Amino acid sequence: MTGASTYDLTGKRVFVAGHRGMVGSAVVRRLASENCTVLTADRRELDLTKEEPTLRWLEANRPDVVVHAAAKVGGIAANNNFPVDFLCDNLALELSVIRASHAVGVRRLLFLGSSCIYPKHAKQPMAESELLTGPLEPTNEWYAIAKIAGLKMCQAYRRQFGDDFISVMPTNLYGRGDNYHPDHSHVPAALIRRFHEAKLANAPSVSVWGTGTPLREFLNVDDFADACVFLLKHYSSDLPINVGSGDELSIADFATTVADVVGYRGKLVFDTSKPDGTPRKLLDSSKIRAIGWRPNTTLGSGLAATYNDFLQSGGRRLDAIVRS
Ligand code: GFB
Repeated sequence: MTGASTYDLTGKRVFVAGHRGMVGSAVVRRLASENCTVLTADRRELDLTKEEPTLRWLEANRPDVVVHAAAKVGGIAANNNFPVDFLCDNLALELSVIRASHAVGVRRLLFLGSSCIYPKHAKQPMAESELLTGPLEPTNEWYAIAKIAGLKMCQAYRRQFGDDFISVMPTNLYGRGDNYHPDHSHVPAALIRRFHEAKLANAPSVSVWGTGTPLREFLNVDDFADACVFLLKHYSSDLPINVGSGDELSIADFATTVADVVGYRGKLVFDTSKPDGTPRKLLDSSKIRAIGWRPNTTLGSGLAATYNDFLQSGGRRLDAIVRS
């Protein structure tokens, strides 16, 4: 199944693991327009890093489909500073959710990876075949190793048991429900918050980490959720599949775009004591384009909607380091 045939979600029970995170909540919103039953588990009710309770929960709730969006996530500094959390929490979540899904006979599982699974100096744009062809970017190798392990688990369950488990690699995401922690967030949320606060304080300049030269591709999370539902319906393979927007720009240009959206008119000062990370991270998304999916949010309109969400959230997610 890669395009022509279809997995029908009608009447299916779909468990979204990590439904409070940016990606999980976007998948829940997107699934609302499918004729399926969406299942979620509150963190207080179920710790997904624990295999026994996860297995019991899945046995009791019997999903047909699992979207594994539960992960410890964060930006370049969080990845750098919390290697144990990023490696071990993510491995624990994968072992627990994927193994339990197999044990209860889940029909389809979609595992979420990340573009950081590809080598630091991978050929650009990065095709799925670049996986394991070179050393990883050191700032996020802990997270990358955990995500590669999750992808390999899906391949292994497919090979050994014929389970229909797939892996999807998103590019850098932004959008509704992001984490706005000043140090631990990804660059879109970090800059939205910093420019907003600088605007209110009439600050003459704002600090942007690194040299401003790294290139990043940004995809709106609601477009990504749409891709996940599309892939649940149309993609079945042991090979991972990339999901990008093609919207690539330097961090300096991205920062200027965010400043415009927020309405901050001061100066940008690059703090080169902070890491740049991977020099370029552009996904080759030709595989998903070939089976008929494309994004439909422009970076400008997506950032404007995200800033609006930030203003409306009233600081709800401002200070937590988030596990979705
Ligand atoms: O979003 P970010 O943390 O993710 O950083 P990565 C992207 C780029 O933005 C880096 C720069 O070059 C940062 O130095 N940047 C500028 C900033 N100002 C800021 C700021 O205030 N905060 C942040 N966070 N960055 C992550 C991985 O790498 O990508 C994760 O660490 C994950 O594991 C994610 O894979 C998608 O693209 O560098």
